[in-house]
Amino acid sequence: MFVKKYSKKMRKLLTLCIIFKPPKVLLGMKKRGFGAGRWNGFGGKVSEGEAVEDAARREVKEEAGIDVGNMEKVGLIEFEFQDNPEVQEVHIFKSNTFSGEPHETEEMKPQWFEIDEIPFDDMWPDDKYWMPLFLNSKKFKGRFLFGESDGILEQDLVEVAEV
Ligand code: UAN
Repeated sequence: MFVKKYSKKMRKLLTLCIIFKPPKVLLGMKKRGFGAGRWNGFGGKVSEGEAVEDAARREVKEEAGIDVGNMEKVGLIEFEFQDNPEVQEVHIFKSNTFSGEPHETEEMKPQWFEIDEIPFDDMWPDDKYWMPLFLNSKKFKGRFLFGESDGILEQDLVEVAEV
């Protein structure tokens, strides 16, 4: 008898928090691991049983050494990579308050950028698409499929009223 097997894609929950104090954005140069060598917001994996927002706060503390104040969830993007069954579900947060002074950690080297000097050429290639929405106080959902050499093969990005 032929039994069809349905495979459910593995999902990995991740956070990404960007501190935005107009006209400046705090990004960090990732020093190791996935995305090393790229400027990015701060974030990482949500642990088992951990609330997504708690994970976002924890990651900013670990990577930039600061305690985030207010936080707003502004985006949800699914990233897929060709030939990899895993879907990365990235929850994107915005904050404009924090305590402490951003400083280099083992994982990230933080730096403030003016909006018109955001280093898109040294960031994940999808960032240039959704970051303008982020900077313009929009909320968004999207999906990006990456191929070889991190080229974008498919993309979907929509503005939403609520994430
Ligand atoms: O901005 C991002 N783009 C990002 N931040 C965290 N992760 C894992 C990210 N991935 C992408 N593109 C794949």
